[in-house]
Formats: sequence, structure tokens, C-alpha cells
Amino acid sequence: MIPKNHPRYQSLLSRDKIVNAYKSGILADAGMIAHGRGEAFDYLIGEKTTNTAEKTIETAAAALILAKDPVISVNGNTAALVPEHVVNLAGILNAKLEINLFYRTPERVKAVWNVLKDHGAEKILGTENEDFKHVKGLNGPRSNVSPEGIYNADVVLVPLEDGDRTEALVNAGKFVIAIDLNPLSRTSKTASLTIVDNIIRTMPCLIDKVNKLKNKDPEELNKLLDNFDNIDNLKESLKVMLNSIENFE
Ligand code: PTJ
Repeated sequence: MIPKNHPRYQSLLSRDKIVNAYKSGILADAGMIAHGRGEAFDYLIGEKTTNTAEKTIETAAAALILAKDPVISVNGNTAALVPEHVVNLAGILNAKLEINLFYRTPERVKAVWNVLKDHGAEKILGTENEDFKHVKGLNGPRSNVSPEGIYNADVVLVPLEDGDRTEALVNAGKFVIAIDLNPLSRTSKTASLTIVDNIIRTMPCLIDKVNKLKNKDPEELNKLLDNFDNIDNLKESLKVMLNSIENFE
């Protein structure tokens, strides 16, 4: 039991969730390494959602609201850390949920499915019973996506994705929203829009922004997207990181 007044409470809580998810077969072995890398970048942004990230989350909310066929892709780390928010966001947006694992095994698919079901998900795509479609430019099981889900989606939210898949989805004409604490990763650079923030803070903030923007004029939402440039935005996040080093005392 982690005491709530521990100065590193949130971080320890996330670690606890990650370790438990590993023990129950939800998380890939590499999910622990990925989490550790994320923590290091989180230190550099002060473990809080930066102003830049908040604006990016707002733009991501606009893209998701404007989408005709939005899909939220769920992997092990996402299911471990924010299953309740993922299910909630899908409900608000009327978006589809699709399990899409880099280290795919039938056992892990079932474990992630169970977590989403436990948190109230009704329909979950990407399970073993589907006649998957192949995403061009990728090999092996990670190239398989649901014909009802990612294959036909116009906007895909891919928290903690890998670079190859992000690139393949962008090349397939999709607007890809990544959540990645590492602004230097290939995923961050190739996504259409990258939120440089911890998924545990991004998801509740994204839900809040979607609720605030969902009745706005589409023209207003489109303006947010027109004014967005992913690389410029990543540079802003890097500046925050550099400032935190330069101003260290
Ligand atoms: O569940 P699977 O099989 O689909 O596998 C998932 C992982 C994450 C293991 C797999 O996609 C992978 O190996 O990813 P990478 O290439 O390690 O990239 C993960 C990225 O997520 C890294 O750039 C991390 O900095 C970042 N990251 C880690 N934890 C968080 C995070 N970003 C946001 N919030 C986090 N909590």
C-alpha cells in the first residue's frame, strides 16, 4: 500500500499498476522498459501537463470530434494504466475500441479484452475471431487490423505506439494521434499529431476537452487543426525539456 502523502505517490501508483499488469499477463515484458523510458522524459517536463501539451490535447479532441470513424487502439500499457478512461472516451465519442498489440499473443489479447470488459466496454475489436485486414508496409501479426476498426478508420488514437506502425497508418491516409512522452521517437515524429505527456494525465484531460468542444461549430474545430504543425509542436516540448535542464538549481 503506497501512502497518499508520499512525494512520489502518482509515479509509484503507476509502477504498481504496471507491475500488476505484467503479473496478470496484460503487459508485454518490453512494456516495463517502455514505461521506464517514459518516466525519464516525464521528469524533464516536470511530471505535469505542459501548456503546449494541453493545447495539443485540445487539437486532438477537435480531430476526434470531427472524425467520421474514430478508433482508439489499445495496447498492454494503455490497458494497464488507463482502462477506465479509454472506455469512457470511446463512449463519449462513439468511437470503436480495438486491441492492437505489438507483442501479440492470444493470451495477452484475452487479458486486455478482460480488462476492457471489466471497465464496461461493450464491443471490442481486434480479437482472435476476426478476419483481419493487412496494413501495407508492415510484416507479421502487428500488421493485422480489424476491417471494422482501424482498417476503415479516418482518425486513430494510438497511445504508446511504435514508429513503423504509426508510419504505415499515416501512409494509409489516416490522421494518427499519438501519446508519447518521448518527443524524439519515430512515433512522435511520424504521427499526424503527438501529445507529449503521460497517458495517465492526457486521458482525463482529453475527455474534459472533448466534453467542452463537442457542441462547437465544426469550423471552429477545423481552425484548431489548420493551425497545427506536429514538428513545430514537438520542438516546443523539447524546449520545455531543455529549459528544465538549463534552469536546474
Ligand atoms: O502491448 P504491446 O505488445 O502493444 O507493446 C507495447 C509497447 C509500449 C511495449 C511497445 O509498443 C513498445 O515497445 O513501444 P516503444 O517503442 O518502447 O515506445 C513506447 C513509447 O511510449 C516510448 O517512447 C516511451 O517514452 C513512451 N511512454 C512510456 N510510458 C508512457 C509513454 N508515453 C506516455 N505515457 C506513458 N505513461
